This record gives sequence, C-alpha cells and structure tokens, in this order.
Amino acid sequence: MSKLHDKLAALIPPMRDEIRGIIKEHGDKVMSQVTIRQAYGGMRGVKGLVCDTSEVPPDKGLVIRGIPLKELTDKLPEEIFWLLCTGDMPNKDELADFQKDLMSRGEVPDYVWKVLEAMPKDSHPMAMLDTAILAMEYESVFRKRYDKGMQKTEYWEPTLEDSMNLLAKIATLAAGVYRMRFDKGARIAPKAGLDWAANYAHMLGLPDPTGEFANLMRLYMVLHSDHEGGNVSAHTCHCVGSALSDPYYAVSAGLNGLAGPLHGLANQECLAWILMVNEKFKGSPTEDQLRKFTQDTLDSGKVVPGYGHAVLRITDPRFDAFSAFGQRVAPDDPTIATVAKVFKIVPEVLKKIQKIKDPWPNVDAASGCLLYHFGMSEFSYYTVLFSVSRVMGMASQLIVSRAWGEPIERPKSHTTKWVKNFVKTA
Ligand code: HAX
Repeated sequence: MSKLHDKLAALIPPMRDEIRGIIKEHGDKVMSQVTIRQAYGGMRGVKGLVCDTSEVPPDKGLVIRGIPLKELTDKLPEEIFWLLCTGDMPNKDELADFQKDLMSRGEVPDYVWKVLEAMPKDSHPMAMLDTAILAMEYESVFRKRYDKGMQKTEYWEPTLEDSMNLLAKIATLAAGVYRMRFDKGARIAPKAGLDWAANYAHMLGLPDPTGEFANLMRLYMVLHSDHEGGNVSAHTCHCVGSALSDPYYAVSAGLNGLAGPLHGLANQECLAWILMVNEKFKGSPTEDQLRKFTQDTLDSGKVVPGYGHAVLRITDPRFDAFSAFGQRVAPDDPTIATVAKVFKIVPEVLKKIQKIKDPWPNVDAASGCLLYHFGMSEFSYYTVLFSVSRVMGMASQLIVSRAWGEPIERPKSHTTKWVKNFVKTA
C-alpha cells in the first residue's frame, strides 16, 4: 500500500465521525436561502454544497486546505494533490513514494490510442481527451469492486486507486493527444527521474533548452488544480460521482463542462482575442486603441474573455502568478506585453457596465500568452492542459466524498407554473 493510502486510512475514520456528528447535532440549521433570481440564475451564491479540498473567498481567491495560493506557487503538483487529499503537505519520503507510485501507473492501454485514432482527424482535443478517459473506464477498480460487493466504508479505497491511475495516465494521454492531433510525430515515452509536470512537458515535445517550459508546466498544474466545489466542472464531477459512477465517468463528465467557452475554454478564446488585437494594430496597441477595441467587442454582443468571474471580486491570484512568471521569463514578448496592457485598460471599461460584477482578470487572461511564447500555438489544446491539472481537484473531491459516505445528489426543481403560484401566495 502507498503512503498516501495509509495516511488517508488514518485520517478518514475521524473525519467521517466528525461530519456525521455535525449533521446529527446541527443538521436542521439553515445555512442559506434561495431566491427566485437564484433559482433562475444558475444558483449563484446558494450555499448548498460542502467542499473540503479548497475554497474561493471572493476577496482572496483560491485557498487550498487553508493555504492561500500565493504561498503554494513554488510547490510541485504532486505536493498539491497530496495536500488536496489529506490537508497536509507531504514530507520528503511521502513525496518520493507518491512520485514512484505515479510513475509505475503511467502506461496508457493500447485500445485507448486506437479509439483516438478512429476519431475524425480534426476532432477537438477536449473531445479526444474526454473520450479517451471514458474508454479507459474499462480499467475501473471501483466498478469491479462494486460489482463484486463491498462495504460503503471501503468505497474510498478503489476511488483512490482509480484516481491515482487516472492522474498517472492523464499526462501521457494528453501529450499523446497533442502529438496526434497536431501532427507532431510519434508519441514520446515518459522519462524516469522527472517529476509529473516536467514529464508532461517532456512528452509534449516542445523545445525547452532553458527548462523554463517545464517550470511553466509545474506552475500551470499547480494553479489550475482546484477551485472549490461549485464551478461547472467540479460540480458536474461531484454530481455524477454521487451516483457512484466511478472516477472515469465522473471526471470525464466534469471535463466536458470544462470544455465550455464560459469555463475552461476561455483560455483559448482569450489568446485569440489578444492576437487579434496585436494583428489589428500591427503590434501592441495604444491605450486608446485598446479601450475602443474592448468597447467594440462588447457592442458586438461578445464577452471579453479572461475577465469576470462568478465568485471572485478581485484580480485572480492565479493571473498574478502567471503575470509574474511572464515578466520574469519574457517581459518583451509582444503577446505578454499586450496582456499587461489589457490588464490596465479592460477593468476600467468593464467597471462602467453596471451588470458586470467582477471587472478583473481571471486565470485564463494570462495563461495562453505564456504557452504561445514557448511555441504552443494550437489554441484548441489549451483547455486540455487545464484539464490535466483539474483532474487533481476533481479526483481529490471524489475521494473525500466517498470517504465520508456522501449520498446521491438530488436537489428539488420546480416548474415556472409552480413559481407563479408561489409568488401569488407568498
Ligand atoms: N465581458 C462582457 N460581459 C461580461 C463579462 C465579460 N468579461 N463578464 C460578465 N459579463 C456580463 C455577463 O455576460 C452577464 O450579462 P447578461 O446578464 O446580459 O447575461 C452580466 O455581465 C453579469 O454577469 P456576472 O454576474 O458578472 O458574471 P456571471 O457569474 O454570470 O459569469 C463569467 C461569470 C466568468 C461566465 C463571465 O464573467 C464571463 O463570461 N467572462 C468571460 C469568459 C471567461 O473569462 N470565462 C472564464 C472564467 C474563469 C473560468 O471558469 N475558467 O475556467
């Protein structure tokens, strides 16, 4: 058994007792109310979920297990996954054990590559990734153990197994999707001795003479790892997982949500917008040109990608971390320079539109320009990178939910007719 398994085995029984105790003693206390606006408005702000891996206070941004993101930007993604699952950072031995375990599970079964080869050549990379994960459901330890019969208290163990296998294979899979979809040549095998994100960088096959692309991948994987429980991908994964669908089903479902332009796909849209600006103005625009271009985007009925957030009300600390990386490695890159200029102008334009609650940049506003700087110009792939990282958040949330025995999710819906009657009598 791995050290992560043993650590969780020790943590889970008291955690389960604590949650049961809270429900028993305080189960009838009211945490939140729901207005008609919220019921029609994507349940924004309704407190109806519990997520222990991370939280996103609107005025702080991502906090993982009590630690603000800005204190975690120099960590490895493997350390973050351990933190998400257990609430502690791994020590040296635990990290080494975890990395060895991941490395031993990395091989992607051959039938998965065949499924991908059978898809249309110009399929969206997200459709390829999600299909591959679903095809790999064949490997699910959870489903096999469930079919044989197991106690509810054991559910977390095969969930951990499936999660570890998925996490170990996802980088290989995603790198394979990149090379296959964009004719980059044969797949590159993982290299022993590299950490998870550096291996992903290695398997993508982009030139990296300075090692900074591997550093970017480490940072990228840390920054996108989790964002509490209510965003579309986390919530979808959680909801599907609550039916005891195994992690392959649940994570694939979550990632299908991440593929939407208002969620993870915004990073591809965002870089396209920045490049459009640079092309139109033959280089980095003046502030006035940028102001006008932003207004034109809004007037044409489009959103300014990379700006705004359903929860945050400040500049996303993930944007800050990416911007700092860009300023360190390539301050003169024209795309990185335009992103910095956009940050100066766009919030000021968006602030004038009353309905927009958050005029500040989110994570997607800066990530694409860094990838572009390192030679990854295939925008449609960017959400795949986000997905590889987000598997950590989704899988850790599933492990925790299965650990304390969370029941199937089933909120109540009403018809508009019911709402009309309710309004009359309320
Ligand atoms: N540009 C133009 N209009 C915007 C806007 C932006 N960047 N951000 C919000 N608005 C508009 C909304 O479209 C909405 O308009 P309608 O009422 O006419 O529909 C109004 O302002 C109120 O929206 P809100 O309450 O401030 O924000 P929401 O919680 O409804 O939406 C979004 C949050 C992130 C979806 C939104 O800000 C947006 O579309 N941003 C651009 C796309 C983007 O960057 N998405 C990535 C978000 C981060 C993420 O999840 N990454 O995975």
